[in-house]
Amino acid sequence: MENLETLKIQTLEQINQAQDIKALEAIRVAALGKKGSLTEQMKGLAGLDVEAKKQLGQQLNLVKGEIEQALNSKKQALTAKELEEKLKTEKIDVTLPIREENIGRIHPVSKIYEEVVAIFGEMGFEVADGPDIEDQFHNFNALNTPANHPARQMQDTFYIPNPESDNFDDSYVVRTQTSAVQIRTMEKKQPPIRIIAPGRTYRSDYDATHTPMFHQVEGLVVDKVTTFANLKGCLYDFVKAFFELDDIPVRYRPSYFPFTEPSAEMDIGCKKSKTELKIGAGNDWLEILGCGMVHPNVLKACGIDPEEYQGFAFGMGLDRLAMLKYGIPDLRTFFEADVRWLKHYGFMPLDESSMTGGLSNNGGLAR
Ligand code: 2NL
Repeated sequence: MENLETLKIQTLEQINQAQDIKALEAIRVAALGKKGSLTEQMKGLAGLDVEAKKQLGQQLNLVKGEIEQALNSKKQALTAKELEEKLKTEKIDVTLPIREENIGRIHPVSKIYEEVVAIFGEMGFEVADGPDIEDQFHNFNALNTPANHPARQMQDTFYIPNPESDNFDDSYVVRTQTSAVQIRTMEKKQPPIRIIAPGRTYRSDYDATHTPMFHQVEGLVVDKVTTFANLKGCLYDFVKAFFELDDIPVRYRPSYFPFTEPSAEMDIGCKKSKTELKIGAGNDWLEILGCGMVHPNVLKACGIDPEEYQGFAFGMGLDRLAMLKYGIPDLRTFFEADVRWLKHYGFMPLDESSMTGGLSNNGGLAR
């Protein structure tokens, strides 16, 4: 009896003193585990007579109940304490600004790409893409550019031999413009079509304003009634959004592309001086893009009836737009992967371009 009372007092005291869940568990095992002190006493009941068994049994059960209750409430208290300590030490301040220096920069061409996609996206254009390596049908023939056309000349185009054919007409090319993407779209789908095709393009050329790999965006709209006026309105809205101006003088000069008829080049008004180029005012003109009404032969080559549908198309160089917008003088530096250059001309990754949230985030231009 005394034994039991002492055991109870000792155990409750131990529980009271326990510093953590692990210590508490050890106390529980020592008292109530398979070989625990209380369990051993309960085993001893078997050898007693009925009356003694009843009496001691009741007492043991009472003690067991008390110990269990003490264990439970101590466990709750310790769990709460441990959580509180964890919360104190694991504090994260979600309002803390990121460490800007270590997150790299967005390349100016990527930035322009994002901006152009945001603007045309807002106008309802979908983004389409396709392979960099094309067959000559999609890169040339379907674009009303037959064999022997000057645009196909060896000096401009990178040809890739076809391992399955010795015939030069079967050789592949790395695409000279992204038009093949539009050709593939028209082959798959009847109008209405409203897509832009941004991506890498390749031509054999190398100086301050030409690199053998460069970037283009082309756009294509085909529908039952698509006019040159629609083309002008669309491109006017584009340049205003792109240069973030309410109004820009524009003019169209007649031009020639095999895949459009009529064809034009679009200029925007600007002021050029020795040190500066100011866009949106002045007596000078700057060529921005080429455009025109899709040639009926192109529609035919894609299985679209030119008697029923017309389309307009345009194309522009993303690298050239980046040079203009950000005043970068030499295109070759775009592809030298010099981190000092990127730090100077690059953009903060978190300043996303959108029509509602600000297009170019000039505040985000890395200093
Ligand atoms: C430029 C001019 C242009 C196109 C690209 C095009 C595509 C199809 C049909 C008709 Cl599928 N046209 N593309 C049209 C006019 C001009 O690009 O100066 N690019 C840098």
